[in-house]
Amino acid sequence: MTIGYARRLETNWVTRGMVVTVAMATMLTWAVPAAHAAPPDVEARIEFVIGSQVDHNYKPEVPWDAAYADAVLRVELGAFDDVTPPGTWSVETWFAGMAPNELASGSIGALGAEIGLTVPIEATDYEDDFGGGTFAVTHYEVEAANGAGATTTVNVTAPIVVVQEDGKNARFDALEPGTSVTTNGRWRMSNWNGWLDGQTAWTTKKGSRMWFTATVSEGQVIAIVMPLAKNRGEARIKLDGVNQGRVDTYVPGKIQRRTVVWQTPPLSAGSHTIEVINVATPGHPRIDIDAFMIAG
Ligand SMILES: [Ca+2]
Repeated sequence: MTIGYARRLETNWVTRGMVVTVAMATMLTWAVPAAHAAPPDVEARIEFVIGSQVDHNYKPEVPWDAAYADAVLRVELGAFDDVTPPGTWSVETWFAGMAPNELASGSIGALGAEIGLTVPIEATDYEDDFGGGTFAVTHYEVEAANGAGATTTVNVTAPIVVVQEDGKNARFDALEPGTSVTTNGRWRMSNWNGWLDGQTAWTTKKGSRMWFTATVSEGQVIAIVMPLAKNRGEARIKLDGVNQGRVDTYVPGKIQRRTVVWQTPPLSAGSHTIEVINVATPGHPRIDIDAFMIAG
């Protein structure tokens, strides 16, 4: 920049206004080392925490509460490269019509480090169904700054969609648009207020399977919610026809209801299908499917 300035002066190309512009640019270059002038490269996404339990407050006489549940998610921050100490980060929950709430924040001391951070978040799965009212979380805002003051802000869409084992959104007691649940084999329904929306689909038959298909946006994840118990067994999981291994819903001792047992990696935009196949573990062949959740 300085070289250009000098050359232009020699050749008398420069008007007064152009000189001012060049001088300002040169001053900025001196104040901030070029290697750290760029804002942090931030990737942020939401995913569920495997093993966490979806909370709910089921009261059959109050349909509103029956549809109200909490799930634990996390925002994962990554790629804090080119950080000039002290770098900082924060995650805020943004509500419709309310002041944002800071969930977590911190600092990054390493120069040039690439850091992954996990921020625990408790989110309410049906918030997007409250009509955009004051309880609706619209998005999470992730902000990171390097020591040179360059800031990057990333917004992550908040609402979770919970689709029951019968394909319905409990809030509306209607099929969830853009999704479908199909089965083969022998499945039955269990009705109990410990389940999400008071019901699971269960089977003990080997090879019985359930497919959940959903159309998602880029980067969204889909999770499976099942109860864990000492009389439950293993299931095989496929994603778009590709084997993903097994989940084991056996736990000794007390039943652990409404557990996030598995989730997809961040998906590409479009339609994706999860397949749950009963292994029929000897001695405890039963599996229950309580719900599927979409987030991100
Ligand atoms: Ca359910």
